[in-house]
Amino acid sequence: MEPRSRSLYLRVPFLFHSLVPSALSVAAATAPTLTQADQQRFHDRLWQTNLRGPRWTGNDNQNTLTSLVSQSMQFAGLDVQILNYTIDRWDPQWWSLSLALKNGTVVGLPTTGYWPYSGDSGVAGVTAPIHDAGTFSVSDVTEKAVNSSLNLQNLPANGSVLFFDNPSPTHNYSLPGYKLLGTSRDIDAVTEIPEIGNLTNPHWQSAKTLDFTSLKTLGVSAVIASWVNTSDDDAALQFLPNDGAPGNGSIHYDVPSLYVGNSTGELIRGLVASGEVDNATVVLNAPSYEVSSHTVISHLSGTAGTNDTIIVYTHSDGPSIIEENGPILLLTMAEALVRQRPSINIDFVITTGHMSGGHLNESNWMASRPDLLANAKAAVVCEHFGAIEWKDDFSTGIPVYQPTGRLEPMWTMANDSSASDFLHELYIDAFNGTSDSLRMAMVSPQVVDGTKSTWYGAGGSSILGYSNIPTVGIIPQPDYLWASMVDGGWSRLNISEAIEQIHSCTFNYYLTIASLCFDDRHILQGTSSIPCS
Ligand SMILES: *[C@@H]1O[C@H](CO)[C@@H](O)[C@H](O)[C@H]1NC(C)=O
Ligand SMILES: *[C@@H]1O[C@H](CO)[C@@H](O)[C@H](O)[C@H]1NC(C)=O
Ligand SMILES: *[C@@H]1O[C@H](CO)[C@@H](O)[C@H](O)[C@H]1NC(C)=O
Ligand SMILES: *[C@@H]1O[C@H](CO)[C@@H](O)[C@H](O)[C@H]1NC(C)=O
Ligand SMILES: *[C@@H]1O[C@H](CO)[C@@H](O)[C@H](O)[C@H]1NC(C)=O
Ligand SMILES: *[C@@H]1O[C@H](CO)[C@@H](O)[C@H](O)[C@H]1NC(C)=O
Ligand SMILES: *[C@@H]1O[C@H](CO)[C@@H](O)[C@H](O)[C@H]1NC(C)=O
Ligand SMILES: *[C@@H]1O[C@H](CO)[C@@H](O)[C@H](O)[C@H]1NC(C)=O
Ligand SMILES: *[C@@H]1O[C@H](CO)[C@@H](O)[C@H](O)[C@H]1NC(C)=O
Ligand SMILES: *[C@@H]1O[C@H](CO)[C@@H](O)[C@H](O)[C@H]1NC(C)=O
Ligand SMILES: *[C@@H]1O[C@H](CO)[C@@H](O)[C@H](O)[C@H]1NC(C)=O
Ligand SMILES: CC(=O)N[C@H]1CO[C@H](CO)[C@@H](O)[C@@H]1O
Repeated sequence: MEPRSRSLYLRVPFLFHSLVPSALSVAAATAPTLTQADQQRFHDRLWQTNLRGPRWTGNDNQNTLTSLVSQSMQFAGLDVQILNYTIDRWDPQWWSLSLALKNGTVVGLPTTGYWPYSGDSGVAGVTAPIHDAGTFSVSDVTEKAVNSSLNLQNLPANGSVLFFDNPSPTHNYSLPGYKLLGTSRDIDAVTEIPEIGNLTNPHWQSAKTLDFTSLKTLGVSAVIASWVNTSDDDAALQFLPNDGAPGNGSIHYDVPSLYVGNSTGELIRGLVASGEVDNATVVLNAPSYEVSSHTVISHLSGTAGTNDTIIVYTHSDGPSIIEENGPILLLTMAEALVRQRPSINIDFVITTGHMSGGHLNESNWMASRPDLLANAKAAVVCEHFGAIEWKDDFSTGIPVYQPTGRLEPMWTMANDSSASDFLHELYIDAFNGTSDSLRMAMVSPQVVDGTKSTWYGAGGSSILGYSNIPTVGIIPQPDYLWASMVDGGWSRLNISEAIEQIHSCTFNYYLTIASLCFDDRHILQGTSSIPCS
């Protein structure tokens, strides 16, 4: 779609009609647009980045991406700082599963992947009898996994491979834990974005943790977890849960663990129940070694010459060209904004550590650069643009993973405070005139029974989200977000959609904030939402 270049007319709260009778509409500077050359280069960079393989935290491909982006930010004229870290990287290389039956047959079984950070068996693997521990359960109330349902009684005395079902929680953004603040073009969320009531996603597996240390003391030497109610294709190579052993990553759990699909799980359960299995061999060759990884901070000076800033934030590590297209999005935005500088400054922050299992804190930049938060009048988190929706289709009774024919909803997390309300309204307005296919729902985590619901997104974004800086976290959450895919996710990427997203909710929104800060600062000071200097 051809980007719009038009003035933005703001909904000015009733209160201000009397204060600024002539300012019912605020003409923002015309938002920049990506030229054909920008769009071609955007495509080329995404394609070539994808070609180099996944960007796991601290691997060569992530370091290549952050290096190219930081060089290009500098070339575009931004001030660039690089924060350097070293971590121990866990590198899963080969994994496989076999059962030795009592009748002498060895059966090789397909896996869907590994449990990240669970251990390193070496190429020989770990062999022990299987104990069927039943299933994890999922609490209807908290939507979280509960491990007390696992049967850890009567484990084999000389060690075991633990087997269990691993159901995935779902999320319901229509429950009181979340408040719907608005949708793109005021579309009806219940009919147009039905996912809002039952957001299924393998990625909620991250809500599940297993105490490998206590399992080890019970003699458990390996784990086989079986997906439940998820197709093998959807389950394939999900890097979940993202929860490593405590510490900096130099010490890992010592319980190598694999996932199998539901049909393989059923086969294992049947063979164990009929007493046919002597033992299982779990191979997960996954050494660890020290690597470096970098966070890139780029500053674009606005024309007003003040310290007032918008933080635009993303992460640079991940398995697919959807999960971490943020660095290329931010670079593309920066290059267009250099040509048409806004009055306000923009700090582009591209962090590392998102996929590190908690071993590298992705909000470390906040401690290194407290001035960034101090100057911020607003924050925007940009991730996962251009995502095509794929879901398991249950219409035949068994899940079949396929495209739904729609784009993934653009879930936007926002903080809910009177100070933020006005900016959130401007964000929603920035979608006026967008394509029908672009389905945005802005939801705000609420406090229920004293507990604040989770702000999903890159870790640092939840800190921004719970701060008093008006923050929007744009985070579509497709099923394949944390999955390695043979094509790197290229077939799930809709580039023209990503371009429309850049034009609407980022450019329009930044420019409206800048315009309000400097061209019509009385309105903003009146709302006390972002008193710009
Ligand atoms: C967006 O649409 C809404 C509802 O139609 C309208 O109230 C608002 O003024 C529009 N905003 C912009 C910026 O065009
Ligand atoms: C950080 O790493 C970059 C890239 O490897 C390097 O150019 C730079 O000198 C390092 N900075 C510091 C302070 O070590
Ligand atoms: C991680 O911690 C261990 C133990 O404290 C230490 O020996 C190692 O140098 C640390 N590694 C990194 C990358 O900081
Ligand atoms: C061993 O048992 C498996 C599973 O029941 C069976 O498929 C296989 O044919 C048996 N092999 C022999 C040699 O009996
Ligand atoms: C456990 O190991 C001990 C020592 O290796 C052995 O004597 C015993 O038979 C084993 N028990 C079982 C149930 O395999
Ligand atoms: C999600 O919550 C809403 C509001 O309570 C409810 O109407 C809807 O049925 C729930 N969805 C599911 C799948 O339970
Ligand atoms: C089960 O969960 C509880 C609470 O989250 C935790 O303390 C315990 O260690 C877990 N047990 C296992 C075996 O993972
Ligand atoms: C399986 O998932 C589908 C779609 O998310 C859901 O409607 C159904 O209730 C689930 N079934 C079970 C047994 O969990
Ligand atoms: C396979 O899925 C079914 C239905 O979702 C579930 O009842 C069963 O426990 C699962 N089996 C395993 C081994 O996970
Ligand atoms: C596993 O079972 C096979 C088949 O019964 C047996 O030959 C082998 O010794 C067992 N390995 C271990 C480590 O128990
Ligand atoms: C702007 O930032 C600079 C450097 O951090 C600081 O010295 C100055 O006081 C700030 N100006 C205002 C108006 O806050
Ligand atoms: C019960 C319910 O809300 N079902 C909805 C779950 O989400 C899908 C879309 O992913 C809708 O089609 C269902 O109606």
